Amino acid sequence: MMSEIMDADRDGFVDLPRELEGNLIEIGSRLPSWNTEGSFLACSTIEWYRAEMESAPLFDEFRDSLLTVLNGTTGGYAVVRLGNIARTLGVGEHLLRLATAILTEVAIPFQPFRRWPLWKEIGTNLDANPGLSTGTGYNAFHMDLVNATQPPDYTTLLCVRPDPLGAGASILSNAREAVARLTPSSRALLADMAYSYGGFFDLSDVGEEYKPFPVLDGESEDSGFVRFTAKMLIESGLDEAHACAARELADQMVAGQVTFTLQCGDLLIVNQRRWVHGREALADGQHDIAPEHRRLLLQLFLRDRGTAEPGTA
Ligand SMILES: O=C(O)CCC(=O)C(=O)O
Ligand SMILES: [Fe+2]
Repeated sequence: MMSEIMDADRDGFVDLPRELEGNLIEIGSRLPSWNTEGSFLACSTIEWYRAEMESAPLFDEFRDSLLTVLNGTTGGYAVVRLGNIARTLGVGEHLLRLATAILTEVAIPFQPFRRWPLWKEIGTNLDANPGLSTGTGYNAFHMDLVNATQPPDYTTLLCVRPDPLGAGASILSNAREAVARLTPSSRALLADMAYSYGGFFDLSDVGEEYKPFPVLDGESEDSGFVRFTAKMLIESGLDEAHACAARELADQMVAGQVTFTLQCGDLLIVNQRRWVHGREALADGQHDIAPEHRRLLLQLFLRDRGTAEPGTA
């Protein structure tokens, strides 16, 4: 049974055995709606969801595989394929509850953006800056909430609808390996407090604004981050030496890139301490697609258990 789940895992994809899919469909259809406490999923919801998931005989083994894929030596991202389940449960509340219950086994779901719900829509906005979240262009390698002192430990994306024109692939790269390929002098520059990116507004439980920040904090992949976003390269204020080191890192991330297109029901989970993520451009011709048929993802963030108490920085 181990092999049935694990074999495909070298590439981060986690297929569920049919029997487990059947159990999760039943569980998903009866999970109650969740509650939150501050910006975190409520303890009572976590307990309820975990007890329900435990009732599926194959769930323990699935969870262990998932945690290995996310935290093992070269691991750092996973795609849990919930497409078959989504075909039965639909892509509404029941699937979201089930996805939340699965993620609760990885870490604690939370809502750093106060003004958005727990699952934040990332739709396709033809008027947005193309390189940003809801835009239609290339979204370069980054970690989410890069300019917070405590970024979310994991970022997750549930695909409701891929780009109907077939583009918008996800891109991922092992940030630790990209750093290891740099010269010592570039690494030294990246360890300087020389970088900054973006605004910091109306956020909860991600610490303080970090400005300027070092890309490399000298900490291990269990405690630190490779605090990087290629988007900061186009912001002004970076001197040439530091910009050059950051461009080298961006190039190495591209050199190590993994690319795949999320399908309906695919749940991508990225360990932000190890891997960076982004998105290729959507196809041209979005104007010809009705807004309700354009690409739609839902995003949820996770906070590790056993780091600081929720709410303390
Ligand atoms: O559109 C995507 O696939 C990724 C979006 C993203 O990374 C973000 O909004 O932070
Ligand atoms: Fe992102």
